[in-house]
Amino acid sequence: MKRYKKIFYFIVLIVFVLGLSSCSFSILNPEEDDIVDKDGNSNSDIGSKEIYKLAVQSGFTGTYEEWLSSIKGDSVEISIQNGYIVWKYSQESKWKNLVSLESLTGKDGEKGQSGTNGKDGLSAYEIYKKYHPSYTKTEEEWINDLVNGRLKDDADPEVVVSNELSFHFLQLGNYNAGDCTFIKAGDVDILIDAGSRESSVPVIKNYIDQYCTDGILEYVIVTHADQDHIVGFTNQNSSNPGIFSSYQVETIIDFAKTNKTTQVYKNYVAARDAEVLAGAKHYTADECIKEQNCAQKKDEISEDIFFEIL
Ligand SMILES: [Ca+2]
Repeated sequence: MKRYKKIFYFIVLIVFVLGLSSCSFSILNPEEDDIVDKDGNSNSDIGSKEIYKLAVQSGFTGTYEEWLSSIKGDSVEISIQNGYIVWKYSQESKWKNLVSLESLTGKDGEKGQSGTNGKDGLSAYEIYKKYHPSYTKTEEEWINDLVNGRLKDDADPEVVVSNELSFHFLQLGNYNAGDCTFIKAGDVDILIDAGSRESSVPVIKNYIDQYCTDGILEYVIVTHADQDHIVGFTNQNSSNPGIFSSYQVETIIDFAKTNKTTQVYKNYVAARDAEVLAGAKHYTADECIKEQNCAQKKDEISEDIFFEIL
């Protein structure tokens, strides 16, 4: 009796799981709209007979009617309480846990379709270059620098920032000495010197283009006539135009005096004069200090930001 009652509860449980959630019911009380088959059996009769068969398989000996009378009066109610399916005889008040809802898991579903392949990520070399835009060496050279401890942060500019004013001290992507400083003052772009090698030019442009987005350098300041300050301004060849050919420059202020006669210096003068012909103003530092030829010693760059030629 005990064993087939267990099976009975299990069948009730299946019915419950199929859709009769959050309710109490008794399968031994046929509903008024029960369906009756051609032999006169209602669906409740059919369900009870199936349970009877299971009871027989589980050891009950007796007829269907005997089995039915043996369980009459033992109608069972089930419900959900506190994460459990619970049951009790109708006459009882205390609910008993039958099974936890957590333990009711279905079969594994069918395997889903494979997703499309994601985009390839960047290599370590590519990531390094992304964050060190002035580094222009090949991947092989980068690995060599990496294993020999030469990477340091030598491709990083040192950046000093204060509100709308930032100073960027650029390394120029090669081992040759050369100066280059970029100042961003509000919307004003100022470039001071441009390095000693042709290869410095794309490095400078790649970096300052992050900040100089209008293609206009409001000021270019050239501190010396030596090679390590001026080569980047000149045009080396048509595929690598210098700074003066790459940007519209509004004002050029260069060194006060020089006795240079080198070809590098002559190239600089040619490039500078071409920029002046294109509309740039040009003053020497000496003219600014003496405020000659409309030059100014002190100029206002933006609100509260001034520069002064000393
Ligand atoms: Ca600008």
